[in-house]
Amino acid sequence: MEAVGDIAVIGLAVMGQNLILNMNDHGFTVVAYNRTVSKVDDFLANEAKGTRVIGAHSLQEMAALLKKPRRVMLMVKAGKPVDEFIEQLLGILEPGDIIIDGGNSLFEDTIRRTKYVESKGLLYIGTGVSGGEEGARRGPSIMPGGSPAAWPHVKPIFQAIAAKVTDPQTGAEEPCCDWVGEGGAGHYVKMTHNGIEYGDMQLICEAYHIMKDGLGMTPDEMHEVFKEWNEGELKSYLIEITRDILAKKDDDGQPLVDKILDTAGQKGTGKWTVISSQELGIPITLIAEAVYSRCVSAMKDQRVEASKVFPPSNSRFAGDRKRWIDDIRKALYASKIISYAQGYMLMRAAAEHYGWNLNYGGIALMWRGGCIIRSVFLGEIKKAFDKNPNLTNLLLDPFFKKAIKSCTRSWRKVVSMAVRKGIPVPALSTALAFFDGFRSARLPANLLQAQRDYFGAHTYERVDAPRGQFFHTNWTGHGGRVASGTYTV
Ligand code: 2AM
Repeated sequence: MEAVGDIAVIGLAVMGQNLILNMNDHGFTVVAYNRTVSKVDDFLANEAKGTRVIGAHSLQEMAALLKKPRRVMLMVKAGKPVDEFIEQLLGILEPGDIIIDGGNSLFEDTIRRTKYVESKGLLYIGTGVSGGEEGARRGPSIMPGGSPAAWPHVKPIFQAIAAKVTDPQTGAEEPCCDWVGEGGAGHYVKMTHNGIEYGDMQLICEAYHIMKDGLGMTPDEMHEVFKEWNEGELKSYLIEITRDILAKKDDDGQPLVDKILDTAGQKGTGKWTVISSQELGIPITLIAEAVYSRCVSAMKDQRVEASKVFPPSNSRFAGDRKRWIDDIRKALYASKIISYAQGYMLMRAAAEHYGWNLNYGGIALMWRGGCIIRSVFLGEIKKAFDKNPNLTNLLLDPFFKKAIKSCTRSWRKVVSMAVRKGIPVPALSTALAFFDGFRSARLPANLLQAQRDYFGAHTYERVDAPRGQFFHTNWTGHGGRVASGTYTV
């Protein structure tokens, strides 16, 4: 058996199949394998007919067909199947070979697997692949992390099949794929991408809700608004599909969107992002609200009951509709900036905590095309990090500072009117609350510290003493003078 294969892909569900066909289009010889081996023959007889894809009927056969170092990419269900395949592959592959997990794995699993596979002398990559089935076929966004030594061997294949965008700085065509960082960095960045995706979608839904209930607009009218928005700074895949969704008619000619039940599902990556943010102590409030909004939407029966107890009052916004639409656009844009600033704060904290050297501008470029959150906006983020690679917060970049400033009036107007009219805007309003907190030199946490010291002797620092010096007050005049150092609230 001749070793002609450039890479093997295990897992012939749609994502795996499409990645293989994409690799084939770019001149690579791919070896295909699947646990249920009959699917290998099905694939070769149908989707892969006429291509140079080679089917393998066992892992041994697959390994024998690969050039060295062997590159084996898993496109199987996240969780146990990945560990099981790694275990089998370790018995077949050789030191220096590379195992790649292209599924939606939790980054903590990827951290563990990278260490484990490296301890056996092999290399490991855990990579985010975003863009759905179509992206996998035509050009996904690919976010690889793991063993740095594996990257040069995988780079030509991944960058060839990835989506391409024009670098806003240089004008050159760049692939939406670059090395993200060590260990679980690739899957972490993919997870953050998904969290941001939750936030972007929720923001669009809130804008839609205000236009629908506050301005009384029809789907056709909103279609026109999103069409216009997609020609400006909000231009993005999600605005584009929203535009198209609003124009879509059901068989009876009525807007399909009105017939869709208002309960959202979720697969967990938004939740993971929020869990990680809690562990790292980073306020990604907008993504958290987006996750909770899906939870509220899922409580359909309870909401229907509650709507009878607390019936809605008049939710119409008074005033010029055109001006409101412009205000809503600005509120959406400002909130989106906050969400990305929070997402970047999270990645920065994770990089520090887990010891990854993240390439922040590169991440913006990877998200610029191929994936669900692709947008012109990410080009601005790339520019911001190109100008200042050490930028600590996106809000401090001159472009975003100016953008936020030009939106704040409209943002406050929209949020306060929505609150007055009883239209829920959790993402738009939490973004504003975060912004106001972030730009406050003094917050009421002085009182909070006093409360903690009062009931738990947790001590406090003083404005008139150096940082790091802790004080305790006997607030009630009785009880001990001992500060609590042993437990925290
Ligand atoms: P299958 O076709 O044999 O079910 C997406 O489900 C992909 O993950 C498929 O290729 C599927 O293989 C594979 N997969 C799911 N669970 C698996 C398991 N426990 N072990 C191996 N492969 C699995």
